Amino acid sequence: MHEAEAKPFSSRRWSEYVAYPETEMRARAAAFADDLERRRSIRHFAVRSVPVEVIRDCLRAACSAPSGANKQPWHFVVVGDGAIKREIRLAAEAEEQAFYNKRAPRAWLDDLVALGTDELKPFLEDAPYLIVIFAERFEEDADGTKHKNYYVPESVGIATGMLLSALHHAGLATLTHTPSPMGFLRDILKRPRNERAYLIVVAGYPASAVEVPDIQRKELDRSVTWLESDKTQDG
Ligand code: IYR
Repeated sequence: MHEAEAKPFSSRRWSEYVAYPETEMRARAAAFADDLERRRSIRHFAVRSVPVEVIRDCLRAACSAPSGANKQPWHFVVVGDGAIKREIRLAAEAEEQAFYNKRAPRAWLDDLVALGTDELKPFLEDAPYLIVIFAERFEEDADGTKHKNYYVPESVGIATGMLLSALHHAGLATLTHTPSPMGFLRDILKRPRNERAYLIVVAGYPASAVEVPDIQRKELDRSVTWLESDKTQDG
């Protein structure tokens, strides 16, 4: 086993930065927030295809996420194949059956009442795409040496958030789905042992007249604390 050479520091000009005049910045920030606030998790998808190029572009957006030491410790498996979707649905429903009927503590089931979820997951077959996200806990090189990744859940979570934003921005509906445990996904999708299933993003069109739980987001100031200086920067 030999130590890998450290990659030397090298930099270049950040020429992709785009500056906006303040009025435009305000308008963009408000419009983006308004748009993201329209996103909802939905659980009934139309059986209708989506151009795969759209999914690809959304994955480009996701893969631009920052990550610990730039290790990009994520892998996305795009499942559009009906037979594999069915296999995932059956395995997920078996886990959910156990979750709802014996594993879940009472308090957890009580918290799920407002969402109206149950062990049946037809959306795993109806939606055109399941994007199964894996977290790469470590990298293994040709001689079997393991190199750990850093801040893996944080990095994969950021990429997942960017994926959801990109899919929504493109006009698709999404659902984050986390059957628990999710070990079956690595087996069905034949992923290597250094990867752990993180989350399924279900993407497609909503079923017609789809309904969503009537639940509210917290008031912004319950989620945010402001510690501002009393002087603004430009007086
Ligand atoms: N995985 C189960 C249960 C579930 C858990 C949470 I936390 C949710 O926000 C929603 C569902 C299911 O998918 O039904």
